[in-house]
Formats: sequence, structure tokens, C-alpha cells
Amino acid sequence: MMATKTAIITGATSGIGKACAKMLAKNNYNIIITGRRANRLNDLEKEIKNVKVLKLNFDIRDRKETEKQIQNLPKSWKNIDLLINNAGLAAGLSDIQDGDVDKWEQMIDTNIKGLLYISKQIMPIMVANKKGHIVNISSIAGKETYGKGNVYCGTKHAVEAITKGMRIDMLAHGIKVTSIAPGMVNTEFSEVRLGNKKDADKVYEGFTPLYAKDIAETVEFVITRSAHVNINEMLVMPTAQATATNTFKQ
Ligand code: NDP
Ligand code: 8X3
Repeated sequence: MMATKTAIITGATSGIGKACAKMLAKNNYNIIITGRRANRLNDLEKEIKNVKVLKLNFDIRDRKETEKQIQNLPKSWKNIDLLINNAGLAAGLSDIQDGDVDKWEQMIDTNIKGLLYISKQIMPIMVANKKGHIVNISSIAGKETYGKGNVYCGTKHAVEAITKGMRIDMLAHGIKVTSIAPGMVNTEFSEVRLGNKKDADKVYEGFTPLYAKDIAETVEFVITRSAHVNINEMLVMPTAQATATNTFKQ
């Protein structure tokens, strides 16, 4: 079957973004995959056989580059139906008074400003088409604040607020806006946050966390509702996790 829809997924080189890219290919979307690691984009492109894949290799913190990448999309790729704002990270875990300002900036620039830079380019396309769906990957950290998570939690609270603002402003244009807030998902997230695999593996010891595929399935549910139905938000946790800090470990 010919793909009729186009999706762009930021941060498709790993974890949730990569799982979403595969899920969208399965659902017959042509996909635009983005990320900084070109080799990972190449590998993912090779895995996907049934739809068209366009790779955009850029750092979402770079406003000019983000603008250029979207403005220079080939005409056949411009009519984007679905934007998954997934690229993001936590850098470090420390009391706020000991925080590293460079890491704060990295999180704010990626999780908030990067999301805004790319949305700013894509929302007018959706408005012109009078249709579209924006799915923002938030976090339990956007609902709760936990010790040493200060700035990361702040960025995800911002994602929650921006999502609500988008939903209100997109209302008149028929565009759906959803936030998905996962609890702990075993991806490269903790390795990026803690700087090494050994400490990252410990985060997921003693219980079954979520996996990237679980969140891709959640996105799949959200994007396959009837045209008149929007899922505003979903908070998706491992069965063994009740709150950001209450995890049942055996
Ligand atoms: P991963 O580390 O596995 O993936 C993160 C993705 O973001 C990568 O593809 C990475 O690509 C991309 N990315 C990071 N920084 C940039 C940048 N500056 N420019 C472009 N792309 C960037 O983690 P997850 O899959 O877990 O994270 C995906 C999203 O899910 C994030 O927003 C995260 O906050 C959120 N989340 C994660 C949870 C978890 O427990 N894992 C729980 C709740 C939310 P590259 O490095 O190639 O640029
Ligand atoms: C990632 C989930 O709980 O590590 O957003 O902040 S948590």
C-alpha cells in the first residue's frame, strides 16, 4: 500500500523516537527521522523497507539549522501530518545548588527551545492544511518534581504548559495536540543522564521498567483515534512504579 501520510520524529536515533519511527512505518507513514548521530539515522533507514525515509541530521538546539532543515524540505515532504517532539535528555542528577550551568543550558536548549524551534516551523504547515497532530513527549517529571531532578523536571513542566498552550491556539485550526508522559523507560536516557552504562543499568534493577516499544504503542493508540477524538494527555507508568520516586523493587 502507498503511504499517504508524513510524520517527523525528532530524536529518532535511539529509544522512544526510534521505536516510534518503526511503529509509524508499520502504520504506513512516510517518515522524516532526525538526530545528531548520522550513522544511527543511516542504520534506521536501512531497517525500514516499506515506506519512504528522509534523514535530517542536525542539532535541535541550533535554531538557524533547525529552520533551514525544515524550510529546505523537498516539496513532496512538506505536508507533514504528524510531529512527534521527542528529542530530549536529562544531563546529570544533582542538588540545585551544585548544578552544572552548562548542563542546565543543554536541557533547556534541547527539551524546551528545541521543541519550540521545530514546532514553529511545522505548525504553519499544519495550520495551512487545516489538519495535523502534534505529540509532545513529556515525562512523569513534567507532573512531579523529585530531588536532584530540579532543572530536568522544570523543562518537562514547561513541555506540559507549552502543550496546553498549543492545544488552545491550534483549536481553531483542527489540529490535535497530545502530551505523553512516561515513567521510567529503559532506553539510553539514564546512560546519557549519568554518563556511564553501569550506573544506568542500576536504575532499572529489581523491577520491570517500560521499554521504548511501550511508548510507541501508546503513541500508536493516540494517533489512530477517530478524527473527532483527541487524547489530550497520557501518563504511562511501569506497573512497578506508582510515582516518580515510588518504585516497587524485588
Ligand atoms: P534516548 O537517550 O534513548 O534518546 C534521546 C533522543 O533524543 C536521541 O535520539 C537523541 O539523538 C535525541 N537528542 C538529544 N539531544 C538532541 C539534540 N540536541 N538534537 C537532536 N536530537 C537530540 O532517550 P529516550 O528515548 O528515553 O528519550 C526520548 C524522550 O523521552 C526525551 O524527551 C526524554 O526526556 C523523554 N522521556 C524519557 C523517559 C525515560 O525514562 N527514558 C521517561 C519520560 C520521558 P542524538 O543523540 O542522535 O542527537
Ligand atoms: C524520565 C523519567 O523519572 O527519570 O523523564 O525523570 S524520570
